[in-house]
Amino acid sequence: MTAETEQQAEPTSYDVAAVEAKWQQVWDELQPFVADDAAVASGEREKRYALTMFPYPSGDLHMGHAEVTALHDVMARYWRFRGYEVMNPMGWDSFGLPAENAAIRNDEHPATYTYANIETQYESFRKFGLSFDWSRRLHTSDPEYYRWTQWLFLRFRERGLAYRKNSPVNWCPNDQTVLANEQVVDGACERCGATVTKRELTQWYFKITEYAQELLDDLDVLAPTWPDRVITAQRNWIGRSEGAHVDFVVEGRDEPLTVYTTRPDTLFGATFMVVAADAALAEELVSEEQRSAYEDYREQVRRASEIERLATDRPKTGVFLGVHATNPVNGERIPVWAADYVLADYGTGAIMAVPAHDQRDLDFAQAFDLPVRRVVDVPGAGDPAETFEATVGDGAYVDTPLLEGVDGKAEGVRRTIEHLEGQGLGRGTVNFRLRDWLLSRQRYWGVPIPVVHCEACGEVGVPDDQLPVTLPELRGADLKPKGVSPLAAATEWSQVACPSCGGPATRDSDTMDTFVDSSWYFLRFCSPGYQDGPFDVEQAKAWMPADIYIGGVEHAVLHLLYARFFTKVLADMGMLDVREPFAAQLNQGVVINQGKKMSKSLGNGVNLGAQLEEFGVDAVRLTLVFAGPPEDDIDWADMSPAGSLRFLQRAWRLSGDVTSEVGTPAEGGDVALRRVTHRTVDDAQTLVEGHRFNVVVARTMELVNATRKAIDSGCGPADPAVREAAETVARLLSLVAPYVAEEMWERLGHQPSVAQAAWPVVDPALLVEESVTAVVQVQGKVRGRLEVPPTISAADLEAAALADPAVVAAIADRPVRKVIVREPKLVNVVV
Ligand code: ANZ
Ligand code: ZN
Repeated sequence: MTAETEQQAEPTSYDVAAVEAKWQQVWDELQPFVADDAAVASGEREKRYALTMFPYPSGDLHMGHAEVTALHDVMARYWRFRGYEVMNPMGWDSFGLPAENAAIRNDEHPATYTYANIETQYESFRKFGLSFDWSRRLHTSDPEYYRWTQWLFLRFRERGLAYRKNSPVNWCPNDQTVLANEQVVDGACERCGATVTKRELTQWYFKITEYAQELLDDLDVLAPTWPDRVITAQRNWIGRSEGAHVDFVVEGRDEPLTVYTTRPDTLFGATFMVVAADAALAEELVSEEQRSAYEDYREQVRRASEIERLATDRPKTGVFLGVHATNPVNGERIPVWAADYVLADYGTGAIMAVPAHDQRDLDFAQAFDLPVRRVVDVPGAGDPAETFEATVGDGAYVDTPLLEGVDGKAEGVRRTIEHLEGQGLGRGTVNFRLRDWLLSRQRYWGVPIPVVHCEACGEVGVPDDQLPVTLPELRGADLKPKGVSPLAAATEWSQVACPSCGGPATRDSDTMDTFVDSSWYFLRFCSPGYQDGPFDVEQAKAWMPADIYIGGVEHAVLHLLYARFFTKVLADMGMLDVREPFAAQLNQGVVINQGKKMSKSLGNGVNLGAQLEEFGVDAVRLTLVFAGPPEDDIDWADMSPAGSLRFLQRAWRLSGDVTSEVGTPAEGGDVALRRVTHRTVDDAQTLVEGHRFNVVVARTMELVNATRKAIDSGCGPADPAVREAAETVARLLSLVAPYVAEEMWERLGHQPSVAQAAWPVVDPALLVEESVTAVVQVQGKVRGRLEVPPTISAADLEAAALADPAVVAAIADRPVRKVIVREPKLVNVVV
């Protein structure tokens, strides 16, 4: 037969669109991905919970979604192959600013806009061939869901973990709402980039600080299976430091002024004190003469952002408060100032300034002509009073009667704390950078806070049987950010009878931060639709923790820290028996184009839909997974989805070439090909578990080549080893290219679906590398035998022979004259 007639008999390529349409329908009928709770509860099968971060419905899916879900699906499908009961759910984080802002821009109601996008994204996910269990689908903006978000808020409130307080908060002037500290990135709003300012407001907080130590400690448990950068980011964010609280007596005041310091050993060098300009403390302390100067200064401070204020290279500003305090260790009278480089909500909001050993204090001292006194003589460094460089290193203490002869900070700190505690002047303490989580937002599209404010009773939680407090539709109302929640103006909704006394009351008009919704969605997946609580405790016990959580590193602090906090509280409530929600974590890289982040302004965006149209789902998925290690960025300009498609066509052709009957046992087939197949399967196991998905693809490509060679110029298409190899290709490919894998599986004579097939059993005998026996002679006598690969080099064989203990003993201390090597079978040593 000529090549041409052969082509007519067997098509050489498959129709990508037709194959996609065909298998979507089959999957709809078969539902191969619905997780069976009963199989896990009964212990029939071990569980695996595969979780990937659920999207905001602010548009259609893009390349980033494609990448993360393609990677994630490898893991989920692999576990299913290995016989685990896999839960692989998906939903939408559908409340919140991103969707609301996009809706307002499009002049649509957030609900209309959000739910339309969810449908679009749902269809795109389905087309993308992902093995999600859609029976567990959820939307955080559904009343069935947020009813339980409110219920959880109320339980937290009962435990003292949700409370309201008045304090300076981060304010985004563009989004017209407060932000959590975690949402302020380099002084800018995480959502819109506007410079964040401070405002004094009454807001709701979650008391995450109560869990600071545990959140820190458990990072050690997670460190082996979480990315290093996430662990480090969380550690820094929690920011534990050890130091002391020191009490200073202020003239004309009963209450001491307490400072937090990590260097109590430098107390003798404290020459002034500084209180945060925007702290209530400054207002209390200021003398009458200095009041108006102070108030002017405070106004100036409020306009600046936190990042500007903390910058070390910024000129120092401040104002004298007109009062003095007494240094508790030497009785010295020192002035008290207010400045913006001291933060109101860190430590005690006040510091003792030691200009010789803290650069910011030194800059301040220089700006206002305050004394600088060195108390640590750091070898090689000059006197900071002259060099204007603060020294922070270890050295001998000077002018510090308490620490004479003591060398080293650690000991100095320890002794000072001991002294302060003995005298009742201070105490050792641990301080965290972590603040309580500000959760209320002055925006419409979120979960209403289930609290009523009553003139007689004060704050009253809405009773459970009145949940959910539904978000009023407010169609036609202006939902643009105005600084007050639009719910406040909805009087019909907000005016209610107090649940406690029946008197007139008003609903809290703020809504919850989106991050509250996403702090527990992975628990809802364990028992979707559950009516008697946020989740069925038994189901959560069976499925948690998630065995892998795949998502973007942008959530390293925010979402992951909050979800960990919720999990710990729920464990303390007896609702969970795990204290960490995510056993392992993987952060995918970013898909970029032409070396740059995709953006509208650069015009370098890659449209996912167009790529799928041109190359098909399988080729795009394969390209994304094959691009490199999952953590690395992918430059789409360097990728070849066309090449991926050519490979898939080549793989598919194998399935048409196999001529043996389905079910033919592979034993007795071509051993060389069988070795390749079994080695590939065996390695794939380790590679997938180690998240080296790109290497699995590379190995599959090698297996396709080996199979092609066996068909064309080896054992031929009828050999059972060829069938075994082609079936293995179908299964491995299904991890990344499910459509063509199904098509291959069917052409090889199997029933759909390949997703429900079993993983190949590796024959250990086929993993052993072939070897030959090499004989080693010394002076013509056989002294050793070595098992070596048939391809061993002369040099390697000689080295192995001379290292053999029996040969070493036979040579003894005689010098080796000559070594004759006839690889791979003989080595002759002449001495
Ligand atoms: C005296 C001193 C002497 C300090 C010295 C440092 C060096 P961490 O490690 O981040 O906890 N500090 C305390 N409260 C502050 C606030 N609200 N705003 C700005 N700075 C504050 O840092 C603790 C140190 O930061 C404290 O130790 C204090 O300065 C300063 F040679 O006290 B130190
Ligand atoms: Zn009341």
